[in-house]
Amino acid sequence: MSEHFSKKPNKAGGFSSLTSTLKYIIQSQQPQTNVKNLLKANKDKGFDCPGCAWGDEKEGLLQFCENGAKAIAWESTNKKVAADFFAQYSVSQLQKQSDYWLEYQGRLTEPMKYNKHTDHYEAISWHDATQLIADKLNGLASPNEAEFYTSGRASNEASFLYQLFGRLYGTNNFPDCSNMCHEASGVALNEAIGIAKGTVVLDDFNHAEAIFVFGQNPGTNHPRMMNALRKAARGGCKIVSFNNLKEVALERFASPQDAIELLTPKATTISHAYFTPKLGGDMAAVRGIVKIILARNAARIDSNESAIIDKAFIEQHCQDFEQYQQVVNDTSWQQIEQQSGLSFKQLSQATDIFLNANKVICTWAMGITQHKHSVATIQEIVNLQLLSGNIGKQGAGLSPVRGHSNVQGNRTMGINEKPSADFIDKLSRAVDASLPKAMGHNVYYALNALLEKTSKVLICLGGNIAQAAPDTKQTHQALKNTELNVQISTKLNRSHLCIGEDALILPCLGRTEIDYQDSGEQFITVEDTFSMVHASQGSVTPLANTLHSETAIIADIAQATLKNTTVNWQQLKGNYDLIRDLIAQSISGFSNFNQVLEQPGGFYLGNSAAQLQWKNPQGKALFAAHALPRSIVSVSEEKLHELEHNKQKLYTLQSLRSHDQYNTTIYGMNDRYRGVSNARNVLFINEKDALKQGFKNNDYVDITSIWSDNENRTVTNFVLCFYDIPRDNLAAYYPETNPLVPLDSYGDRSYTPTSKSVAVIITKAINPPLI
Ligand SMILES: Nc1nc2c(c(=O)[nH]1)N[C@H]1C(S)=C(S)[C@@H](COP(=O)(O)OP(=O)(O)OC[C@H]3O[C@@H](n4cnc5c(=O)[nH]c(N)nc54)[C@H](O)[C@@H]3O)O[C@H]1N2
Ligand SMILES: Nc1nc2c(c(=O)[nH]1)N[C@H]1C(S)=C(S)[C@@H](COP(=O)(O)OP(=O)(O)OC[C@H]3O[C@@H](n4cnc5c(=O)[nH]c(N)nc54)[C@H](O)[C@@H]3O)O[C@H]1N2
Ligand SMILES: [Mo]
Repeated sequence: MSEHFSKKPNKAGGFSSLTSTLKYIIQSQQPQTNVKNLLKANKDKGFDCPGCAWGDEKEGLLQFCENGAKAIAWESTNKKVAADFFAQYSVSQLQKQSDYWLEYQGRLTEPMKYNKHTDHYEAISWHDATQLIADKLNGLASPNEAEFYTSGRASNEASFLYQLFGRLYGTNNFPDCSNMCHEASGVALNEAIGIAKGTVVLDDFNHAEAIFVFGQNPGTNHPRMMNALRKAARGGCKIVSFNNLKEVALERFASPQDAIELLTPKATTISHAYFTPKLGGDMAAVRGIVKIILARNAARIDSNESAIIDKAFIEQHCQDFEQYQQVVNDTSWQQIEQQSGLSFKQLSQATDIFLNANKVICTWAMGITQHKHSVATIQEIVNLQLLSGNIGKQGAGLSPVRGHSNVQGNRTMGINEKPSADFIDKLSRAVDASLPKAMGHNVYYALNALLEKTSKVLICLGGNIAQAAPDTKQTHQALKNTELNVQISTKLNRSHLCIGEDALILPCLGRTEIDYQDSGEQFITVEDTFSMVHASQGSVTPLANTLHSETAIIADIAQATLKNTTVNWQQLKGNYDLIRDLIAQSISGFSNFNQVLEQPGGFYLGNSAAQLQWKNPQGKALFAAHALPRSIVSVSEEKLHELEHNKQKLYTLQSLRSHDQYNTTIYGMNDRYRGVSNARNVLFINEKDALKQGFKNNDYVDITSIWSDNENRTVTNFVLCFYDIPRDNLAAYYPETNPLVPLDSYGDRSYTPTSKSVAVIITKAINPPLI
C-alpha cells in the first residue's frame, strides 16, 4: 500500500462514523453550539439539515448523520472572514489558494465590493451594495442580459421571492444547480409520467419487497437513506445495487445508533446482489432485464400459463407498449452485454429478484443523471417499473434521490428557465403583473451567453458555480466576462474570485441561525425528495449582526430595482407568513400554506403519478422506445483513428464525491470508505489497465480529455490507485476533474454536463512532484 491508500474498510457507519462526527464538531471550535444544533437537526421546531434532501423519520432521538454533522459544523464556526481579511489578501493572492483553504477561513460577515484598482475587496454598506445592483440591472439594454443562478439550499421563501423578482424584472434566466444534477430526472419523468418528481414517500421503503439502487452512493451522500436500506434489508427486502464501484456502505452498513453494530465488528448486509456495470451501462442493463422478462412472459403465454407482466396495468394506464417491445426485440444481447459490462447470467439473477418481488422501488442519483443518454436511461427504468405495475402502489415506485436539501422545493417555487404557461398565468394573476413567457437560460446557455458577452450580470443565490460547472477554464472566463458578479454566500469560494468589472459579496444567515425580522423570529420551509414540505428554524445567535437573511437580501434588491412594483417587498421581508400567503395564491398545491404547516412533520404535496393520474399531454404513462446509444462517449471516428495511430488508450472517466466533501466544499482530504487518506488528486484505475500501459500503483499521471474541438483540457499529477473498477473505466474526484468536462458535452435534452462519462487518455506525468 502507500501513504495514501489502504484497504477499504469492511463496513460503513459504526464507530468510525461516530468518531468522525465528533472530530468535526470539535474542529468547528463551537462544540457546544454544534451539539445543540445536532439535537435540533430535522426535528419538529428544529432546522432542516442542509446535508441532503432525504426525508425525516417520524420517530428516533437523533435525526442527523455523520455528513450532516459535518455540514452543520462547517456552517457554525466562529471564524470570520471580514474587511480585515480582505485587506490582508488581494484577490490575486486568494486565487492561488485551494478550495479547501478558501472555505476554511470562516464565515463571510460583511458586504464587500471589489476594487479593481487595488485588487482587494473592500467593505460596502448594504444600502450601497443594493443600489449598485439596482443601477446596474436598470442600465442593461434588456433584462435577458442578467443571469439569476440558484443553488439548492435556498429556502422556499427565498427562492419564491427570487424568481418573482427576476420575472418582474423581465427574464426567465434561472440557471440552477439542478441543471448539473437531477435535470434529466425531471425531463424524463415529466414526459413519461407527467410529473417531474419521485412517486414514493419514505414509508414506502418499509413496504418494498425489493429496492434497486442505481448509480448512487448513499453511505456518503445520503447517509440517512442507509437507515431505510438497513431496516429494509433486515426485514427481508432484497436490495440490488448497480454501481460502477463497490461502495462499502451498499455492501455492509453498521448503524451508529445500534449498540452492537456500533461497538462490535457486526454489520448488516445491505445488498443481496451487487452489480458493477460499465459507466453509462445502466440503460443496457435495464434493457437486458426487460428483454429477459418479455422472453419469459412470451414462453409462459405459449404454454398457457399466466403472464408475468402486469397486462391490466399496461392496458389501462400505458401507451406505446408495442413500439417499446419492438425496440427491445431489436436490441441484441451482444450490445447489452458489451455496453453494460454485465452478463446474461448476472442480468437473469437481477430479473429473478425483480420478478419475485411484488413491490419494487427503483432509486437513482448522479451515476444515472450525468451521462449523454441520461433521459433515455431514466425512461428505461420507468419502462421496467411500468411493466410490473410498480407505480401507484404502496412499497413501489420511482425515487430519484435529490441532492441539495431544498433543490426540489426551488423548482416547485419556480426556479425554472422553462416555466409552464399555467405556472406563469397563476403567478401573473397573484401579483397582478404580466410576466415573461419566453424560455430563459439554463446553466449551459447562461455560461455561453456570458462567454459571448450577451449576458453581463450574474447574481448567484448561493452555490459555487465557478467550481460546480464543467470546463473550468471556460467557466472561469465566463465569470470574468461579467460587468457585475454578485454572490450571496455564507463562505468564501472561487466564484467570488472570478471577477470582471465589479463584484459584490453579500453574506447571509445560515440554516442554523436565528432569523429575526420586523414581526419577530422567522422560520422558512423546504421540500424533501418525497415532496414533504416542512418548516425549518435556526436557533443559534447569528455570527454577526451584519448578516442578512437571503429573503431580506432579495427583497431589498427587488425594491431598489423595480420601479412600479405591485409587490410590497418590505412587508414580505418583515414577515415570512406573508410570503407564504403569496405562495398560497401563486403556486398550486399550497392553499392554506401557513395553516397546513402547523401539523407536525409538515405536509405532503401529493404526486399525481402515485395516484395513477398521468398529467402529460397523452394522459397515459409512456413506454419510451429509445435505442441504446451507439457509444457512451462522443468521440469522432477521426479522433479514434488518431488515438489508435498514437497507441493511446481511450478511457471513460467518472467524477464523483469523496466522503469528506459537500459538492465544491472540501471538508478534508480523506475518503475513508474507499481507503484513501490525505489525497484528492487520485485516479482510481483497474490494475490490469494500468499494468498494460506500464503504470504502477502510486504512479503520477496527467489526464487529458478527448473532444471534438482542439482545446487542450488536461489536469496534472493525479496519483494512480489500483481499484476494483471495471476495465476501461476511471474515477476521480469532483471538482478537481471539472476542467476535463467539455462545456459542449451535455446530456441529450437535459443539458446536464456528462460528469460521469468523460472520454480521456492518461499519460505519465510530465512534472511529477518531487518526493
Ligand atoms: N456528504 C455529502 N452529501 C451530499 C453531497 C456531497 O457532496 N456530500 N452532494 C449532494 C448532492 S447535490 C447530490 S446531487 C447527491 C449526490 O449523490 P451521489 O449521486 O451518490 O453522488 P456521486 O458521488 O456523484 O456518486 C455517484 C455514484 O454513482 C456511481 N456511478 C457513477 N457512474 C455510474 C454509472 O454510469 N452507472 C452506475 N450504476 N453507477 C455509477 C459512482 O460509483 C458513485 O457511487 O448527494 C448530496 N449529498
Ligand atoms: N464534475 C462534476 N461536476 C459536478 C457534479 C459532479 O458530480 N461532477 N455534481 C453537480 C451537482 S449534482 C451539483 S448539485 C452542483 C453543485 O453546485 P452548487 O450548488 O453551486 O455548489 P455547492 O458546492 O453546493 O455550493 C457551495 C457554496 O454555497 C454557499 N452556501 C452554503 N450554504 C449556503 C446558504 O445557506 N446560503 C447561501 N446563500 N449560500 C450558501 C457557500 O458559500 C459554499 O461555498 O455541482 C455539479 N457539478
Ligand atoms: Mo446535486
